[in-house]
Amino acid sequence: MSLPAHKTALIATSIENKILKFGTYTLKSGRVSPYFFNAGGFNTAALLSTLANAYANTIAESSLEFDVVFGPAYKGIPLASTTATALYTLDPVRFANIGYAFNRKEAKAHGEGGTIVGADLKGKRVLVVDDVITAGTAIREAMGIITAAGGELAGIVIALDRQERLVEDGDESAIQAVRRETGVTVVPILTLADLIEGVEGEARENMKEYRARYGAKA
Ligand code: OMP
Repeated sequence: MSLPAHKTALIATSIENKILKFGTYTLKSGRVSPYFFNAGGFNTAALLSTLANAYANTIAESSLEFDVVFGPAYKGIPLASTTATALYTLDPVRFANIGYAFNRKEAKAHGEGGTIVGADLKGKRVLVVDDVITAGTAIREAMGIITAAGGELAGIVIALDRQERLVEDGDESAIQAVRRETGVTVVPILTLADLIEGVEGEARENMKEYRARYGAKA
């Protein structure tokens, strides 16, 4: 089984630009990983455009139906805005009226007030775009923000699903738990399995070892 060309290209671009790095990294969860994916590294016009197109193509090919693209602060803000733009470029008819929004980390008491900037989420089907899901802490926070604003979670698209076991003695990943608990569709652009298939040499062996230690059951 070989990876589709767009995945191979995205992995190559990520390695070339040190967005996907190999070494020793302590994650938010405390686990020590032989790889790290830093979506903030898509930091030039060309790289950001590549990433936005990857989100837009993944969304367009999915069966996700939504009214607003939402990016959780801070890293999700450029993701939501550039993905909305890329969706429009991809299909101006289908995506013309899609809104985009993000949250403030601190509520603003003056001016327009509130914590949501951009499209109103009330009564809307909201698609979250985020970077990486490991233990699911960040995504659960985003889900709470959407619910509090009166929105309905329509789906989640992320750049990378690390496919890690949520707890030491369990089989389930964070994404599997979110799917089970909420029924929501979660679509990753890349998974750990894709990285293992698309990377060669020692880095690949280290990721396989890490998966054997922390990987969720498929
Ligand atoms: P959870 O909140 O545990 O799901 O971790 C997701 C967050 O971890 C991301 O939003 C990042 O801030 C960070 N992260 C990465 O960006 N890349 C990785 O490869 C791994 C992590 C991580 O710390 O788990």
